Amino acid sequence: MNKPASSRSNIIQRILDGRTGRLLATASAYAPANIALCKYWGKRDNELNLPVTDSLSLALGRLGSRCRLAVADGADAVSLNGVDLPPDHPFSQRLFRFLDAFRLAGKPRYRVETVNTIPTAAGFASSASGFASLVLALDALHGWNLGERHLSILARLGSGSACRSLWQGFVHWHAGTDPDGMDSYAEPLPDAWPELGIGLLVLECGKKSIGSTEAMRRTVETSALYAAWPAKVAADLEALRRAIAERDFHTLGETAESNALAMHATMIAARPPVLYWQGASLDAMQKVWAARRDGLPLYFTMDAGPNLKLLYRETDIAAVEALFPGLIRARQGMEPDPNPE
Ligand code: 2P0
Repeated sequence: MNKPASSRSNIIQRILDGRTGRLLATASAYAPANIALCKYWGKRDNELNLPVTDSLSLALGRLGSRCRLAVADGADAVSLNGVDLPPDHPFSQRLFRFLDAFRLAGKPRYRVETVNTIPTAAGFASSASGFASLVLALDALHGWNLGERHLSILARLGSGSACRSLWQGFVHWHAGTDPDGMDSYAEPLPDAWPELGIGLLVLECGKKSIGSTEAMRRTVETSALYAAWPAKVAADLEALRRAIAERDFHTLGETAESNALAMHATMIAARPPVLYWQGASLDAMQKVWAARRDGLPLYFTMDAGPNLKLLYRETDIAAVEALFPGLIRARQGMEPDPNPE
């Protein structure tokens, strides 16, 4: 299924369509992190990050990434959270490869300064907000003035879930069918639901045992349960879209929790198995289910790591925080840029 290595840069050059714009000295942009309520798990194209199914996410407001981009004289350079990274650092290498695909004749070179307001060390994905903010900053620096659909496609080429990080609120990523992925982009939903709370529960801070890119590949190639995943996604997406439109919290929570557990089931059935859960993850799941039996409407979702994300009504926040002290609350909604220049 994989294409030649040039194909990511071919898509980028097709989108840029010879634009020259006017190059500024610096530009900066913010993008929120996002948590999928219906997950992206499995690619039909590994080079272009084309997914097997649609997915649907909720943005995390002020938890995300700010990217400041400047034209550099010498080589590309990267700093993360105020610390300069060596060029051979995996994060630098991944960024340089992405930037290479944007430039013709090796120019220009960039200094990329990324600051995450989402706790990277706690294992929360920052690649989505990182690549989304980088694409927005590139667009601003070069004055390309690209539309949202193209920006979403470019962010996807950096990291799949980044295509959902260009907006606040609910976002739907359409898987598309085009082999070049020109119909695989995300769009925001018009619905706002400020009473819906989402919070991050830090249980383990260690590095992931296996990255999600590799875990997805292994699941698609070896898990017998993966065959059931597309139908599960189709049903969950429909339920979530309806729950969002009707502000039906129970259906939203139940569907998101079930979708996350089904995703983990596909990877647990891979060979060798992929199991992100730790003892503390199971304890937290049991605690959520016990709270629900006691009448508190509380649900969880989980991604490619041991931590849980809790879904609740903002009116129940006192009870939720009493059970889970240290919860990192994301105030979702159309929030202003947290760090305007
Ligand atoms: C998601 N995850 O929908 C799913 C659920 C993790 C679990 O998107 O290989 O960093 O860069 O496209 O986007 C994490 O995978 O993977 C992810 P790549 P990405 O949020």
